[in-house]
Amino acid sequence: MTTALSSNEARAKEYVDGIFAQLKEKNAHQPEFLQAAEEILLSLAPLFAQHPEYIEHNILGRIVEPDRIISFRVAWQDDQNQVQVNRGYRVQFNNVIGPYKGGLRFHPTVNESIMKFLAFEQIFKNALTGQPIGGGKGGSDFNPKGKSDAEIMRFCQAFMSELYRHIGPDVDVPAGDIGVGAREVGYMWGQYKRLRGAYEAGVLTGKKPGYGGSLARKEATGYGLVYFVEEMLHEKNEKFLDKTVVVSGSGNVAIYAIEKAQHYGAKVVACSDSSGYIYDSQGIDLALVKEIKEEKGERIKTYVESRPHAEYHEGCTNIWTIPCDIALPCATQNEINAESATILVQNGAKFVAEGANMPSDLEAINIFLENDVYFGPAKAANAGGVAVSALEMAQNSSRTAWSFQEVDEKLHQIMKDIYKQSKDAAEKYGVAGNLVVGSNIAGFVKVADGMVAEGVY
Ligand code: NDP
Ligand code: 2IT
Repeated sequence: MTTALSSNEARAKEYVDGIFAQLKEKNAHQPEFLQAAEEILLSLAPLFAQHPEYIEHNILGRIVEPDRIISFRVAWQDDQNQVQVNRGYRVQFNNVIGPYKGGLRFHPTVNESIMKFLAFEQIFKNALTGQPIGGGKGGSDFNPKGKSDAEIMRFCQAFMSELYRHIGPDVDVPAGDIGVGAREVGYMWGQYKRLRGAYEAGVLTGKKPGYGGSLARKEATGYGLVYFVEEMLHEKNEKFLDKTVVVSGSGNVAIYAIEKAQHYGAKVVACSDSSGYIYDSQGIDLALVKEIKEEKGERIKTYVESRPHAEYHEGCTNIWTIPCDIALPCATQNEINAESATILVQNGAKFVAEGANMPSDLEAINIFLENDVYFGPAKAANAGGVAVSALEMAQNSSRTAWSFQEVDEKLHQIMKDIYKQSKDAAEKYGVAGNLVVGSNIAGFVKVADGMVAEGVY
């Protein structure tokens, strides 16, 4: 028995190592994609040891290759009538469980590696939600900072002039991500509708409520993150009440994570943007942060003008030197490295959960796991946003609109289910408490079973 299991384990390891070696060779110039793939692939060896049928079907060899990658020119005119050119992307990675689904990111750092890492993660995240959505992601290297509203509109229209032919409510359903919120989704939706000549509301999610958007979509990722952490705390007989929390970022995810954590009685003492961070020992004034970020579109450093006792520090990495019980990275990928993780551990942090996608690098994750920090990985912890996007699609299909409370209750239940699936899978495969392995396996199994059923293609 022991020998048979060991030979299965050896075969599983050899299979995973072989696929990862090929992936590295083919994608040597895509570090973010390789990083996301490595985390997932290494988690799967215990699954393949118990289920060699996934090896027979070469599921891993197939799933790491996107269905297709679309890359296109986006030409638009700025306010000085100069013609500007950006690159647009849509990575349609896997549609076994439902139409491709995932956000659009507008940020100057966007490239094919970042698009692929996000789309790959999205496959398993979306599977975890239990909703019928496949995995995709898109965006552009367009920089929205400093652009006028008219420039944003013209860019969004130009972007959709090509993207529209690749998407549809039953094909591929984009939404927001960094640099893309309800305003941008509105401009893209208008252009899609004009080009198609039909009111296909379910083609984009994150629309404003009133013309097809779901109530609670804006809040969903941040609230969902806090609901997930609530389950993690519960596991350790803890509560949010009076815990000190550090949240990075001050965008959509960060703001609503702060709101819900404060609602549960936590003291959130810091948040940031890409220029620096603020520390408010009395607790963040969220109304002020919303005014600065959502209404005025200003930098977070202006916070200290209204709250002079608070501190502003240039640069974002040192936010992780602030002592806290719970750390919620909600800005961007690789914002926590080994050094920051070590400091968090030394300062006594006991819970880390990822609102952003891949904010902790692989070394940082290992430091958390080895030091008894309970760690909630992105694809489980931040799945609330896309889950409510799927609820928006359901409302659009049935031409109805649910109340805020209805959507919020469904979101809460979905986050509890994701936590349970991740925890149970970790236990089943011999790594109790490791939600990285648990969420990767739980998400992968759903997609893999669908791929087996659909046959080879
Ligand atoms: P926003 O554009 O609303 O906010 C992004 C925030 O992160 C801003 O405060 C921004 O600062 C900061 N930020 C962006 N890039 C960097 C950087 N390179 N270094 C430091 N800070 C940076 O985006 P979201 O809040 O929507 O997204 C945040 C994260 O959450 C991303 O990783 C995204 O993929 C993930 N996510 C988003 C979901 C959603 O529903 N929106 C769902 C699940 C995950 P600045 O203003 O200076 O650029
Ligand atoms: O990373 C993510 O899950 C998102 N940006 C949300 C995607 C969506 O389709 O709502």
